[in-house]
Amino acid sequence: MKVHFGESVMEYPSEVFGELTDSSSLVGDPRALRERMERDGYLFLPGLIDRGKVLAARERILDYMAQNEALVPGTPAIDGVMPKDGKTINLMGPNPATREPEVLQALESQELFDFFTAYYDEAPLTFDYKWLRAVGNEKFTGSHFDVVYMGRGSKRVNTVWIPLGDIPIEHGTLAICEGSHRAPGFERLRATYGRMDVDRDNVQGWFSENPEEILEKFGGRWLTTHFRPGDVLTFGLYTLHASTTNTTNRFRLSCDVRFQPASEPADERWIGESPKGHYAWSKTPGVSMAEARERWGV
Ligand SMILES: O=C(O)CCC(=O)C(=O)O
Repeated sequence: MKVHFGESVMEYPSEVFGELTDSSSLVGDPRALRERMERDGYLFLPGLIDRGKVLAARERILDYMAQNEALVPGTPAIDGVMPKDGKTINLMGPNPATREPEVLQALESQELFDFFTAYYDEAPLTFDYKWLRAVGNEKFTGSHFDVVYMGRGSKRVNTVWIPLGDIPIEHGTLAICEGSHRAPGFERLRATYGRMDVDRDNVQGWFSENPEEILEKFGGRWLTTHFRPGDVLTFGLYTLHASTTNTTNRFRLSCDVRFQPASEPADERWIGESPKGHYAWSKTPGVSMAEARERWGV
């Protein structure tokens, strides 16, 4: 099938756009999980979180969206139907929806704490800030490393992408660029863009909106899947990722949360009762990615 993926339309499945590897059989074997992460740059863990918890979180968030008139009146809130030309509703960080007990039951679930305790072989912490997203029609996320947004503390931060519902590829799924965390072809990208900090440098965060361009310039292949409630996709700060475009008339609900070893310093922008978040980025006219790329020669 043809998939809208940012500025590209790509055939899926194909040699350059395939299926994520299911690593759920390795849960319980932390050494194997760490080796797989080192090899692939991600772990896809179907059914890690209790499905009921994820669906309860979904229901609560969509109720909140319905109360805030973000959904088409008269449609079941649970379907998340968005109005024509609907705007993207901001649910991130301090939004009350991220503090609801049913929502935190999923985002800070015991399953995630147990998983990362074993994976790090020590106590984990999770950032208080939650990147809860209701992604609207024609919206997508461009290719980026998370280090440019949250690289001031531990370099062992793991992003955990949690689909809050059934998310087929045309609904806007997260995609990983396999090998981007260590393949030699990405070395220059890691040494330039990968050293940026959006609050210090005030440069646009996404490296590219064109996933095919990434493959042509650096190599690798894109991987995604049809996600189901309870699935988890986790990866490190230097794994390039992006999302396919939501071409449906329903909001794509998902949340990205972060874990790291509790003994290591945490990026203070994302910690505490009301995390300060990005305090400088985009507050004044910044540098375009095109300009920065020219400077870096990538
Ligand atoms: O959900 C998305 O569209 C983007 C998520 C993301 O970039 C992340 O999890 O770091």
